Amino acid sequence: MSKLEDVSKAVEKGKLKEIEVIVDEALKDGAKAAEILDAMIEAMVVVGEQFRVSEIFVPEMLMSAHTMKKAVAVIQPLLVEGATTSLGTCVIGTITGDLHDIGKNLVALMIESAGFKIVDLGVDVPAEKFIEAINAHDDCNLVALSCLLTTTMPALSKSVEGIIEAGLKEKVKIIVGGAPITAEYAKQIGADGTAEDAASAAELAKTIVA
Ligand code: B1M
Repeated sequence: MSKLEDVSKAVEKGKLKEIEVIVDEALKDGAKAAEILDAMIEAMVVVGEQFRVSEIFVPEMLMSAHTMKKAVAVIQPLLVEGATTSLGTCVIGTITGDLHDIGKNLVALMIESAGFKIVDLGVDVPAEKFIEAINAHDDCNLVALSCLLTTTMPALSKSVEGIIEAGLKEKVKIIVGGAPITAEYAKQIGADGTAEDAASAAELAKTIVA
């Protein structure tokens, strides 16, 4: 098995204690941080499918998530090399009712390396918190909302609506994303854009505030 496959299997199986060593070994073997990240994202897709067909349950899914978070912390410095922080401030969070944060954290990391300061509100964030944070930061020019559940899509729509109704559309661009979000849906709810993954979200962030 290659070292990247070892990383992938370790995330899939939730090998929390071993993961840091396994990631270190992959790096020493010449794997790039981005390749390690891709291997872990693929593992999470496998985990999601196993959950969907009831081969595993929430505790196993949670172990995989913890394992991936620990691994991301190891490669994080390599992913954000060259960050400059001059494009503005991005307020980011996972929408109310939704506790998924791995994707949101990666999006934050990539937007940070693209040159933004990040104000991360965490998970389960209601519209009022986004509005409060945008108002609290004079140089805030971007808000990024993550949504992983089809059941929380109405909350996403409500938050975007709230931000617009608070008169903040002049101040910030609104980007939304997460597995169930399509470009059509993003447009329909009044967001300025969406992106499929963290790297494209960073590209979008740069172009949208320009
Ligand atoms: Co949950 N979960 N989960 N889960 N979970 C999914 C999302 C699911 C697809 C699994 C499945 O059934 N196959 C399913 C949702 C189904 C649906 O809505 N259609 C699901 C479910 C049902 C649930 C629960 C309801 C399960 C239950 O309790 N019965 C529950 C809900 C809890 C809640 O939020 N209220 C739940 C709980 C959990 C855990 C807590 C156990 C854990 C999350 C832990 C954590 O995040 N700290 C978890 C996990 C790990 C998953 C899967 C397996 C993996 C998610 C992940 O981290 N992926 C997931 C299955 C899957 O995604 N295939 C699943 C890796 C990550 C890098 O990708 O998050 O997609 P992702 O982020 C990507 C893109 O989406 C995009 O870029 C990211 C990086 O490339 N992106 C953006 C994300 N945000 C963006 C924002 C942007 C732009 C792009 O702009 C602002």
